[in-house]
Amino acid sequence: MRIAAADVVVTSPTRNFVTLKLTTDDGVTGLGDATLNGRELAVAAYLREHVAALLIGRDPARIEDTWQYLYRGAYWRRGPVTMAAIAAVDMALWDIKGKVCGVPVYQLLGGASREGLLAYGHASGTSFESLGESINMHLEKGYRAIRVQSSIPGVHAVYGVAAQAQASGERYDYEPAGRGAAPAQEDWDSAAYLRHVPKVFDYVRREFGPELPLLHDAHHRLRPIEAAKLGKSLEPHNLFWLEDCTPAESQQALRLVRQHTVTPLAIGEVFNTVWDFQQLISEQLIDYVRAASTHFGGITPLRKLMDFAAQYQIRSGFHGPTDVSPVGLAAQLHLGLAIHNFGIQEYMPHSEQTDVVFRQSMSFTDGMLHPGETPGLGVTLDEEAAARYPYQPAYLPISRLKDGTMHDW
Ligand code: EZ4
Ligand code: CO
Repeated sequence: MRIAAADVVVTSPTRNFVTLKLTTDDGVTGLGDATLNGRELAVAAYLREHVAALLIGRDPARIEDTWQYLYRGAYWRRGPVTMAAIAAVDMALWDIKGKVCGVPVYQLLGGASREGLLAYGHASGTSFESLGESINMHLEKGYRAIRVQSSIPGVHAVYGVAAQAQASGERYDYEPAGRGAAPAQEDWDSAAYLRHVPKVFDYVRREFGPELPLLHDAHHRLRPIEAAKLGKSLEPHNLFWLEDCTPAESQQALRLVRQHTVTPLAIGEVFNTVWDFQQLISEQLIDYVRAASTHFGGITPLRKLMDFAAQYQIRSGFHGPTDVSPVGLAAQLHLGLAIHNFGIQEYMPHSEQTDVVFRQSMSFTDGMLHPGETPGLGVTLDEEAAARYPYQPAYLPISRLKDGTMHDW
């Protein structure tokens, strides 16, 4: 069996997705997610101009060798564009192997280690009251773990807070990337944030009790000493995790945070390779790995990362926003079901339009995700529906301090 065609499909059913479709000479197809939010066409071009032709005629069964061929063969290593492109090829090859063998991909990865994957949903509010409503809505839908984000008095627009009409709707598809020719601007004030967040969790624990697993995302906004302070101030509220408390490109920065707080830490949604995690894992500076299969080179390297993390009792918390397509989500559901050190899976339901373009075998029941039993990844792409939604420029916002200084986003 040989790879006969490699096609890149760009579609925008409420948001942009880049999908690689491989077809074998026997007519078996495999899908891979190559979506890089706000830089989608760079990955589409990488695949179309530099990868597609190299795949034609290759044996689709050789997943590891193809991964190494694209990673080592390019000479230029790492980086989000390269690794998203390689991820798409890797996922599509696992999809093909599953279909050829007649089994869901998780069976190829060692079989199920659990019955389903604990998922967390995104609650947010512009006031305590609306936050409470949003949490209640999620509990009614069955979520058993909740990420809590809140507006900050004095800060005009804040990461992770959905407009109320969306937050209370059946599907809110909160999407920080706004459509348009340039990024929207948000503002930021770390001091105001550090004063307010403990009050938010005071309120949530008072209303919802001590048992509900709660998560929070600081979205790379804090300096290490501020992150340490936040972790310490949230200790009475017993968070499941504090996410991206400080940018971690400088991995040793986490030593300072870790010395001051026992609030569990999750990091890495913007990371691409094991090298970004090497110190974080080997020094046990984090508790959860946030990598996404789509931005980490696919299932093959993410599985190796999780085996490395397992030696340090570090668990998975794979990134699952709506900019990870249903194909990328499926890839990490299969992996999460199979690995021993699964922790939790982020889950934001895709929009109805997205669910028409991508048909999924996965299920969400009583707060638990399952990839389903369809051979391969369990996702099909309706190319006619995809063609009805052409690419539209969209950018993640930028963030500035009151004096105009650019801040981390
Ligand atoms: O900002 O997916 O935890 N989730 C997040 C996301 C990211 C977007 C970036 O594309 O931080 O909302
Ligand atoms: Co995040």
